[in-house]
Amino acid sequence: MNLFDLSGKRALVTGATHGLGMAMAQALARAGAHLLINGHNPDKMKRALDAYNKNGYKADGFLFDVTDEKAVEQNIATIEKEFGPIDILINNAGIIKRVPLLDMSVPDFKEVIDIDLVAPFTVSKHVARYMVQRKAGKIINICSMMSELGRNTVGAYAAAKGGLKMLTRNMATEWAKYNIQVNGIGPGYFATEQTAPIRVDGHPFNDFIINRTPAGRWGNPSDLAGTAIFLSSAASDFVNGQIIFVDGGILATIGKPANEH
Ligand code: GCO
Repeated sequence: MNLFDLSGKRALVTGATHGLGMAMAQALARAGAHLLINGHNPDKMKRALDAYNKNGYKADGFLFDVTDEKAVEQNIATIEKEFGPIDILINNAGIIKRVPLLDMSVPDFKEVIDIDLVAPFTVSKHVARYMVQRKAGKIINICSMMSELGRNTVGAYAAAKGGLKMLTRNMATEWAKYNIQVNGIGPGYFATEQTAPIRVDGHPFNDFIINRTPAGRWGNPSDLAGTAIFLSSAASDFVNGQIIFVDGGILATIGKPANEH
């Protein structure tokens, strides 16, 4: 038996039209899963589905806003009825606003919390209802370095991602008895669209991250593949409420002076 085989499983991945969501969805598809891709931009969705299909992955798209509970509920009901049970949910959709707290408006702060923290609750709640009946399911919440660390300008994001870590533990606490494993992945610093503004050549943050990461580089989205498959598969059936940090070692160390190699 292959513990990591996902053949015949259906995986709903939010925000999977690009970035880390897309990389994790592709990994699950390579392990055999049928992808249910959520996004909110029709053009991005079209391009994403073309890319998934070109690679031979089985993927269907669902355009809905993860912060709209009615839309979430309806889309999940449609998927369950017309496509089959959702075996795996990855709560990946998220945004960041880099604004110092003193300058941040309350509506901006709330928007980040709504998308990065409230939406994973909303989507999980509606998917878990079906998983509870089946006594089987995998939920993965995409956390962050900012679930553990602070950084100038990302206060709202850090508050949401710190909250998501605790929401993960609480979901695990309430749902483990239904054979639903809820865990998190905490990506370190990855080369994606979201980090593009702080990765540009000559940006001090670029050197800072490379120096701060024991592995000495930014993560490639494909670095998440193994952990995403592990937490989606039978290999993790007694793993509950863990956040696995895939960070090249950042959280293991205090870092080192800029000129030390
Ligand atoms: C930043 C980054 C981070 C991340 C990431 C780290 O500005 O510090 O964008 O917040 O994107 O989640 O794990």
